[in-house]
Amino acid sequence: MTDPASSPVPVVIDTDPGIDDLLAIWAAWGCPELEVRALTAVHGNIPLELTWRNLQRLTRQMVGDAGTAPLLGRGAARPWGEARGMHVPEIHGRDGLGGISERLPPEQASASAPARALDVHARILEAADEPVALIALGPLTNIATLLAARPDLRERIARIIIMGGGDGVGNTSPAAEFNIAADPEAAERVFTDEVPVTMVGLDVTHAVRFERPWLAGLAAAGPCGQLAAAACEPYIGRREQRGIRWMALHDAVAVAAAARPELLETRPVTVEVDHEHGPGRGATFLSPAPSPAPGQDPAPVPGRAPVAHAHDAHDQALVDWVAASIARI
Ligand SMILES: [Ca+2]
Repeated sequence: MTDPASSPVPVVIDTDPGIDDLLAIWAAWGCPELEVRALTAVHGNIPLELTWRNLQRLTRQMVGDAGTAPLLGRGAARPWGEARGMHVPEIHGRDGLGGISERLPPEQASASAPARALDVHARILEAADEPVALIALGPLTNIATLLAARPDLRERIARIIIMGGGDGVGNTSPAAEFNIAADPEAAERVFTDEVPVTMVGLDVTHAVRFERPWLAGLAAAGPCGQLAAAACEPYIGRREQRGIRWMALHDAVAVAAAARPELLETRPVTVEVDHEHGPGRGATFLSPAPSPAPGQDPAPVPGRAPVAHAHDAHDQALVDWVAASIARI
């Protein structure tokens, strides 16, 4: 358990909301273990125009009228290596939030241009009195841009926690997971930097599941829980028509890796990303890294990020943690 006397872990969340992003962002906001200092939008599940709109609305809903909002930034509209982004509205709904976006407070009109994600990341890292964890819930375009543009800030990043990739499994293709496949060049840039990464991929997120009774409990917990459950409804309904009763948490597992790391089992690896234009594009290849001696840091592999690969999770405790966190908002 987290020591309640310890101060919350400072985090920045980069996201492409997204139904599972919604659960993840609100779990991060409602939990006592994290201090969300900023949120930034990236292209992904749907185009940036909509992820940015959704991020502003989700933030207004969770902060309420009286609360202090974290910094928000607008990031990349397209991947590093492609003219257009890869989007999946058939999964998340045309609005990206399962049809609930009109039930959220509208984004506030502003005469000035929105802050850029890169500037928001730099501002938070420059001002931080301790290293900040970056949680990446979408394609890695914004994170790779930060590492490329501001290598001087590397040491202020505690680690990069990625929902993405998999150990021999895919969902966008047999080989590739969506967040990596949506910008393989950016992903390879992150995995070739030396900032430590925690990789929360499909092999673990597929196992952290919920069914309708969990959604009913969430809906009864308060206004945010009700909206979160409603956002999941069309997706889980479509799956039930195919005889599948569960839905995976995906992005919220990466948030738990920052808030409740004891709920995940990890092993040290290095990761290479297939960024060729072939059938394996976006696949992640994991190589075991030597386990460090107790109390020692892993030996660095030149040109490769030290990666903690999450391969197992305390499923029920994790799902319960998400519901309890959203219920606190
Ligand atoms: Ca996402």
